[in-house]
Amino acid sequence: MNTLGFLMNLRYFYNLGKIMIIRYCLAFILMPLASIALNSRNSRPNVILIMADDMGYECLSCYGSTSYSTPNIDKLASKGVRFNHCYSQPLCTPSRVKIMTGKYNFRNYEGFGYLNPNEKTFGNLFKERNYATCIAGKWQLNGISGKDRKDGWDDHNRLKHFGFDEYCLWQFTHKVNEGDGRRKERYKNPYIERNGEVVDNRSGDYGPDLFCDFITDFIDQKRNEPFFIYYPMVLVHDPFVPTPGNLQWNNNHMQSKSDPRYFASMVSYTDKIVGKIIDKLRECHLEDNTLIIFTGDNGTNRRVYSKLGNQVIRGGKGTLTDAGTHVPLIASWTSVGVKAEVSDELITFADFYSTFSQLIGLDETNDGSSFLPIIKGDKYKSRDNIVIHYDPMWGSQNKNRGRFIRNQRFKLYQDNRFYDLIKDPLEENALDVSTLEAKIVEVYEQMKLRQKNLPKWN
Ligand SMILES: [Ca+2]
Repeated sequence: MNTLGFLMNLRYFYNLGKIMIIRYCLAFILMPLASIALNSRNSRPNVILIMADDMGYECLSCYGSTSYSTPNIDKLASKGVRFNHCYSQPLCTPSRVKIMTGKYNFRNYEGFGYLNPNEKTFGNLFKERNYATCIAGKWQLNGISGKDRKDGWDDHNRLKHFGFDEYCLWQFTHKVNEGDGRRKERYKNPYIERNGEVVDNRSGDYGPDLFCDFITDFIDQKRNEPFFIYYPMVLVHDPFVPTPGNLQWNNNHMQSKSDPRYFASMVSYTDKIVGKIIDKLRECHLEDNTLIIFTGDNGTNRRVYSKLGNQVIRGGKGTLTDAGTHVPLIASWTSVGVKAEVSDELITFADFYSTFSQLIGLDETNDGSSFLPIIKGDKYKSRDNIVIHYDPMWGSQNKNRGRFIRNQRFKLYQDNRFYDLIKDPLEENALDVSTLEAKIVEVYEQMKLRQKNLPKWN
């Protein structure tokens, strides 16, 4: 090597050294910044709450259903927690008012199809933390359902008021049958209101696809800021009609009837949509830092019979039995939460509000308590029992009104009927407390005490 070559090599190594030093310096500066950004994302994760309409826990294969196949929801469960004991209200509005406000129905339920605008919802919580928010699916809370519409039923700002920046909804300010000769359906050729306008759907559009497109577009647009999406699905409520892809999809006769033979394909479509939403999150690199929750608003329709293993379960919507109130609950937050867990803790619809509040650093509980520690694998204080108070104030449904206290196995009604739900899931033979062993009598006494401490109700 001559002198010139030696000097060039020296210069090469000098430059290389400079580059390395700059790289190390940059790494030292950027790594903490990246970690701050990650921590800040973790402190405000995205949240998607998907709630099927009229779906008991027996409809999902991860709960042991042998009538239906739900691979995407099962996969979600394998990445998070599947709760064995989540109890909703038996009917739509009582559940929706409760899940959104975190309060027992005896505090703020005023009637079917209505949420009083004076209430604060989980949408409002997320807005307090500057989340981008939206709601898609079924609303039915503006007070249009009864004979006498509630004041403000046509208020198009109601969603904003409840904390949702954008909406895409069925049954917002119009109901299915308004006597004008045009049915406003939720499935084929639906009538949907989106951000102040009626969606101009083409013949053959399917409501659940439109809601799904709205949500995936929202995820696309908001991928760089924390968001909350509330998706109270229209599936799998009746009418039971063919879904796209079904041989009878274009059969207008079947589209205008309601036949439970189509229920299985409606469950499949629900699962397919959940899969599409998760695919979109993955495409946007958001799956890890999004808490995804799937549940159902009440038990399955009474016309539907499903198999759980070899056991046949008839839907019990509208009733206080297990089949009316036992719903699926799956929660997955892959960057933080535990994986493939099954929890036997008791959860009610009052708990979602507290869970979200704790997740985003607020501290509001109302009547619930947060199940976030279970999702994260942290210490959780188990409950002895839960309360369900149900007074639908809705025609023939009123015959099933009632209040009970329950744990995973036993259930005590206000009128003192006490059941063992493992031996007697249909609640046909009330137990005679005087014949029970001491530890069960203790459970009974505990429930009696809880009952006694609730507000009086007749
Ligand atoms: Ca429902």
